[in-house]
Amino acid sequence: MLKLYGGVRSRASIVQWYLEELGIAYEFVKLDMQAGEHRQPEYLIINPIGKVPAIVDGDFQLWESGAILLYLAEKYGKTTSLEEKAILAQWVLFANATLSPGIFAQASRERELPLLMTALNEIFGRQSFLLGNEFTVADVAVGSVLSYIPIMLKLDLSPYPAVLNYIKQVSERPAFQKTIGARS
Ligand SMILES: N[C@@H](CCC(=O)N[C@@H](CS)C(=O)NCC(=O)O)C(=O)O
Repeated sequence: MLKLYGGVRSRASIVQWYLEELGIAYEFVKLDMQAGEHRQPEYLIINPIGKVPAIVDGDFQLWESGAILLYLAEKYGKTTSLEEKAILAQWVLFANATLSPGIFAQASRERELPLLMTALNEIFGRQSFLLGNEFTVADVAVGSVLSYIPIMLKLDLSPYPAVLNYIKQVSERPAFQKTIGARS
């Protein structure tokens, strides 16, 4: 069975959300990060960087949440074209490399937040999900970052009603409720 390594309230919840969306059987290996279990040799064999999440799927080991999401989408998601895979990668990388630092790094938030939210608000004003009408792994990556805003930062997103509506829609999904939603 696929093993997901994470800690309480860690980015492993993002991967867990997607595993629940896909309906894949998995074991959640909860590391005691306060006690430094993610720095112990047993775990460093799986992720030498000592961060969570990581997965072990048979003989295969992988870390970095974005890489794990894309692997799971490729292996267990719907078959898509090269172009659609590239678009999924675009959004997953955007979530982790642009959106997340733009929102959570205080130094850049003032400048980045309006730019990012205005663009996303425009997109969600005309479609339900990032790729159109269908929920995909892109929504797990971007939706998880956006859903952490009310949970962790309590920023005022009222100027971006379509973003607020999107956060509400993804947060109501049963798989979200079982995972990220269970922490708030
Ligand atoms: N870009 C990485 C970030 C991983 C990361 O920073 N994980 C945190 C938990 S959310 C961690 O393992 N922190 C432990 C530490 O830095 O000692 C990903 O998305 O997987």
